[in-house]
Amino acid sequence: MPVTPTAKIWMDGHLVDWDDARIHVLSHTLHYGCGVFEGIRAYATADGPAIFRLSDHIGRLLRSAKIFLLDVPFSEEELISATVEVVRASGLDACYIRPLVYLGYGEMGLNPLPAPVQVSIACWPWGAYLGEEGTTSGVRMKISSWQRHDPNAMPPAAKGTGMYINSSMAKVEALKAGYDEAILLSPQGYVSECTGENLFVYRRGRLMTPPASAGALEGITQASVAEIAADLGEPVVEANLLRSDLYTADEAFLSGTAAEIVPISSVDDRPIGDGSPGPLTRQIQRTYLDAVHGRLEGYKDWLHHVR
Ligand code: PPE
Repeated sequence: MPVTPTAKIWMDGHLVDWDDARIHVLSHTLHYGCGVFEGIRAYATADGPAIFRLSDHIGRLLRSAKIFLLDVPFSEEELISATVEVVRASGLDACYIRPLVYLGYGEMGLNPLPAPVQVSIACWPWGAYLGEEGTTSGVRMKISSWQRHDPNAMPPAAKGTGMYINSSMAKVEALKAGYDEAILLSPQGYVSECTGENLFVYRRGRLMTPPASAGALEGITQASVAEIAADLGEPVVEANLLRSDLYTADEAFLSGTAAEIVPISSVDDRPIGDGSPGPLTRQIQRTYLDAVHGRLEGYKDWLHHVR
């Protein structure tokens, strides 16, 4: 998906012009993939742009960094105000925000510890991640031949840059086979998540999502869905799911910052329900979109206003 430039990118404490946000080709992370990142969205609200669950995202960024022993030279508060600064400088009402912690220039070799830890935060306008059609009618999913990371090969709780090769391989496989998105299974054969989204299944009256122990990222949208669903009287249960639970689900949807809430219309060509988004999926999707746009009083503490 093409990126539209905005005014400024925050780099190591300063706002620089978009075209000047450059790094050296011998930057450590470019070679070995040891970096961590976040994806955050800001939404237009009646009180101006608001960043959704900003401190939760910065908290996860710092936890990801801790897992890889990356010593981030900025505090949580500094990263929160830097993110607000970038969004404000963009002049946009709504955007996608990408904080990145990476290892810069000066050291090569597999030991990352001596390399300088650097931080950038960029934002740009980003539309429906899986397409408008997918958001309204649902997406066609394929179970990938690629497995999710074994937790002792790559830590699924970390949002690590290099870890996304796994997601990209699954994504390409699904697209080339004519599907919209992939579902990955854990090495134990349980449903884990999608390439950049968590997954929910509604089956025989239970709304379920795979646990972190099945290799899923602890999604912030997933946690938001859990709160919304509980408020709607459908508490979410964390459960190990088999691929047959997907094939026989009454409803299924995926959740993520970029994707938001997207109904699943089929898995490996088995229609979910009658193949169109189910009532619970629609209700959760509508409530989520109302919440992020500040239209629901009960969820306003999720919003960090920019002005
Ligand atoms: N699992 C994975 C593997 C993942 O990358 C994401 C976010 C999620 C689950 C959902 O997490 P959360 O955003 O906290 O609800 N994926 C980001 C990457 C998108 C990209 O293409 O880059 C995102 O949605 O921002």
